[in-house]
Amino acid sequence: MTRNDVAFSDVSALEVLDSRGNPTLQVTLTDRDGVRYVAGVPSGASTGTREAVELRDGDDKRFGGKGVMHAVANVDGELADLLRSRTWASLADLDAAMIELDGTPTKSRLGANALVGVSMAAARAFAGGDPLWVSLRPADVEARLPVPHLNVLNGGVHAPNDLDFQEFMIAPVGAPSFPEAVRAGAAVYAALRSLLRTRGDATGLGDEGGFAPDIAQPEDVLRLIVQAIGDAGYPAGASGVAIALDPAASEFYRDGSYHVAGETLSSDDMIARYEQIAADFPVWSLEDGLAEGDWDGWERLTARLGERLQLVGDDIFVTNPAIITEAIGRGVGNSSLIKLNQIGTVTETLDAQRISREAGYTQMVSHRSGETPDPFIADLTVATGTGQLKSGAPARGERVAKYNRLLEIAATAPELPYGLTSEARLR
Ligand code: 2PG
Ligand code: MG
Repeated sequence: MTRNDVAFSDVSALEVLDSRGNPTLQVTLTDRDGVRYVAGVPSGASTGTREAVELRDGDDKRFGGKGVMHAVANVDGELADLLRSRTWASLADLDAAMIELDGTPTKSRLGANALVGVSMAAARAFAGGDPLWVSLRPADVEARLPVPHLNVLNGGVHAPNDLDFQEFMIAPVGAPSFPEAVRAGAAVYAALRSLLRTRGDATGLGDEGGFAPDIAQPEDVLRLIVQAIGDAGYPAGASGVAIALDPAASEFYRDGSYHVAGETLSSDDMIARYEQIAADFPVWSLEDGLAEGDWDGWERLTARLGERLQLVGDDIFVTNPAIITEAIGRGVGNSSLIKLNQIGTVTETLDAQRISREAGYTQMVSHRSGETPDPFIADLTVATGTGQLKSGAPARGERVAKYNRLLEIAATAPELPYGLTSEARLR
């Protein structure tokens, strides 16, 4: 049963490596009964400028300045003192106290990487004997298994190739169950590998486990993926496997223009290009199609394509309840990407999700390009009924840890519905 009286006897962090070989934190909490709760902190590469601050040491002699020993010391010191100082009635109570102790709007003093690790581990402590997805579920939400959005081809800052668009995901929206969706995803991934080999393209992997061939034009990649879906024996589109894009446009936006495969494009050129892509390919979702600072462009994008596409805000929303509220007011996007470390506590993440839900915005829970084997987001997506999760390719341990945790949940809770929510119906 979810607990309402947790007391901690020990709080500590360790500097460990993430999936890219960069340092990150592993946080361990021990409660008064001697039970340990562990969490691994994810880390992004294509980050939004308004994300909560990830505290890095900046000491060039260690990990090129990326060490996290200060954040570790903050967990072992101030945060440990706080957590051990009293009994906690709820995770919201504990998260609020950490935010107050940090005292900055962006968690820059103690570090969002320190806070989020403690918050995630504490969420496990509050779950008591319940599965995390059961204890995290808000009372008014129906738990649901998500459509996995598997990133099968990587570009942008996640791969050293010529491709400017960052992520090409396959989404088995037509699968009858989560296990069947994973099977479809793995089959398409294997078919894509064969296709690339046959063409003589490189089949090395990017940061999120997708292939990273040197193909510059997004449309050429889309053609290959549609072929791979067919080769694997599935219909491309709503009845089988659809496609989702995350161009991560902030990364190729410079001097007021978008730079794609050697072309210089305006916001309206980009919108027209996406409109054509949506007409030519079974693309159902577009994340960060425009840059985080291009709010006017986003308004026009939403007005023009919001009925046709799910328009997901990542760099622009940064899981921030205040920014999402502003976006809803301005008619920007129709869906929120949800990343715990962008905002820095589980409680604020759940707030961002509630605000999105109440406005009719859909949600996709997301990994980061730098990950640990911690499958926390698998439980989070089920608990909050988002119906969508992205965790990279069906390859690489830190990516499949999330899909495998969902397979476990599907097996232990066969009554859970699978698939997109009614708000996210394919347009
Ligand atoms: C994104 C993420 C995860 P990063 O842009 O959506 O795929 O990448 O963690 O590098 O910000
Ligand atoms: Mg993104």
